[in-house]
Amino acid sequence: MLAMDAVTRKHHTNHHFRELFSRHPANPILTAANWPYPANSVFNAGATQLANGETLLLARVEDRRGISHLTAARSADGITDWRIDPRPTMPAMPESCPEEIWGIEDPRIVWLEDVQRFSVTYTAYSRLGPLVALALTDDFKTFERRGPIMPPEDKDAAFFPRKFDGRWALIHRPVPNVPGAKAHMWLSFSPDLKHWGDHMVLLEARDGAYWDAGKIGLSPPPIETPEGWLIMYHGVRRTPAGALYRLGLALLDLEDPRRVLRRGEEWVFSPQEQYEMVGDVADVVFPCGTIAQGDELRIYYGAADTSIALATAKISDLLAWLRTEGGQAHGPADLSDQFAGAQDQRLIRPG
Ligand code: BMA
Repeated sequence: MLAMDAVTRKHHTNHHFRELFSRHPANPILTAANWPYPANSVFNAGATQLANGETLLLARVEDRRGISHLTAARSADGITDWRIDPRPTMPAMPESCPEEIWGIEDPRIVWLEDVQRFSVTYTAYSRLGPLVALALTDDFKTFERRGPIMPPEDKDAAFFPRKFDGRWALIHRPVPNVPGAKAHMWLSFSPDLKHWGDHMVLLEARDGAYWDAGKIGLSPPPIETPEGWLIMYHGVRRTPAGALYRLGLALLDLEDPRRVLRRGEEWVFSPQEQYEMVGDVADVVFPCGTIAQGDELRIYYGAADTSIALATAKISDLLAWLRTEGGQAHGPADLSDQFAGAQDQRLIRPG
């Protein structure tokens, strides 16, 4: 039998790259074995810091039917001594919300300043495919469900924490129902969290052999930094052995998030460890939440659709990397430049 180490990629990793992310030695930090009730897998958790300083994770928990719900776990240091709700915190409610018939998945949490509540944008798995749904909460005990905000197929959605010119902005990832069409990240605006418009492609999936060709999506919600909104996104590389989920970085203008200031060409985080390479879905790192403490960013990610793991990175290192490796993705001075090479954008943009 092969030793466990034989299945980690790190043993044949080229060491000339500067690694920006450090995995926590206790990884995976939460698994189904830690759960207070029967669960197949726990992964893809949203994250936020509560007013009392505690870290709250809202984990996706999949049962043995294959249906997911969300359950809160709280910890003082965000690493150990998790207090996990003894039953599903936010079960799917298909009786009152038919779009949740096949469960709810992959929450992203953002504190909305003007509303003074947390938004939870999540995937509701409807009969017509995954869609983006919204719930608001004060305490992660009770949730006000606002229902679908984007029709299927659409997922990987999160708000920015504040409005731009009086409107909320949402990043999301619709999948066009056209054979061969790519799945890009989109940006949409709303005055009231209910009515949406001015939809535009924000970041395009690349082409060909690229790590982020064909399909990309927002990972954690946008992170505000002095240089812009730091965006971590996942790219899906399809291979004969399956799909590889890896992470890349981009930077958006602070005052106008339609402007992409930088985008890295290379991925920065990828499945390397056994718990990321082996599980219900092999070769997946899938963060849905971060917590910033000063310059240190704690990144909570789903590993192989099976467990929750933690990595840390310095925000200043990620920004420095984008400065040197991030090119000038789209000229910030002239938004129309952004669409110069964007074939798909031309098709949906008037004028
Ligand atoms: C994506 C999402 C994630 C999942 C990933 C890998 O499409 O459904 O929930 O982690 O696939 O299976």
